[in-house]
Amino acid sequence: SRKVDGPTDLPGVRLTLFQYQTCPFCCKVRAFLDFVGVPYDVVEVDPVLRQQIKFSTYRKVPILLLQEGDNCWQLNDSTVIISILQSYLLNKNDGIRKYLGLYRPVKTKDDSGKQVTEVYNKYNIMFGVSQPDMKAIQEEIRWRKWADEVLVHVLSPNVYRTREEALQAFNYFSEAGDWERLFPAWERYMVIYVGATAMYFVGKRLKRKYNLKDDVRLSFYDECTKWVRNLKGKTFAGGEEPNLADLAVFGVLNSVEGCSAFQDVLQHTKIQRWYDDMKKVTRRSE
Ligand code: GSH
Repeated sequence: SRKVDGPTDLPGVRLTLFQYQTCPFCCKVRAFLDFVGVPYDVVEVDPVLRQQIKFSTYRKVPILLLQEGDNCWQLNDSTVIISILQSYLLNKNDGIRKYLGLYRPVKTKDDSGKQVTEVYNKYNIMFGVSQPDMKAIQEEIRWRKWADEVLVHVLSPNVYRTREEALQAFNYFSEAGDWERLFPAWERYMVIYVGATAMYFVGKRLKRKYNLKDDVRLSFYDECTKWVRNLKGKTFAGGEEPNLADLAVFGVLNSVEGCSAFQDVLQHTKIQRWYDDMKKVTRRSE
């Protein structure tokens, strides 16, 4: 595991993030942790064998383990992780336990009848005694949802648009995730070549599923332009400081930074100024 240091103290609490370095949901969580400045450990999960998350019945990443004394809690889902930590940071004196109990997973069935677990209030932040601006809160929730439900879905069809791009994307993921150091060569090549081919086809399916434009880049540009408009000339959607929507959108985009799709977005939209500013405020000295 790798340690990330930070100036913000979480008294008695230790955080361990199980992740894929270039998964958009994991990037969201890291953007948040880096911005608030808490220290955390990172465990890179092997994308094929996934031994590192054997302990968990929840099979996705990110997973955050939160240790306090002899107790250990497992938080699943990027949005749940961020909302719990943010609520706690706003009301540190209450202790973290109170907030863990306020985001309860509920078992239900999804549209296809499959059993799923959902935290229904996962976008809500507990503000405690502070008097937040309701309009701003609604906007923040709206754009956090948009990052999870709209923006992420333009990524795959774009970064795996052609076979070459798919291969280039996987080579970038391998480099960014430090796979050369972490995983055996046979596995790395298998993930890169099998993954790139599989994701090329997945990208085509998702393009239909989410009704993207025939030229998928145009859908990517459209969404990014919606975000830039939402800034309304401010430094961040949150104003002088980024809010959770800024951090979510940045995390999602940051996950594909090394892909040609993202370079195209920088050229064809006005998102760069905001993106560079987000990069500065989420940077950590490692
Ligand atoms: N709603 C979840 C969140 O926000 O954390 C989605 C997480 C998710 O779908 N993660 C993907 C995953 O772990 C990686 S990008 N998929 C299962 C797998 O890779 O086996």
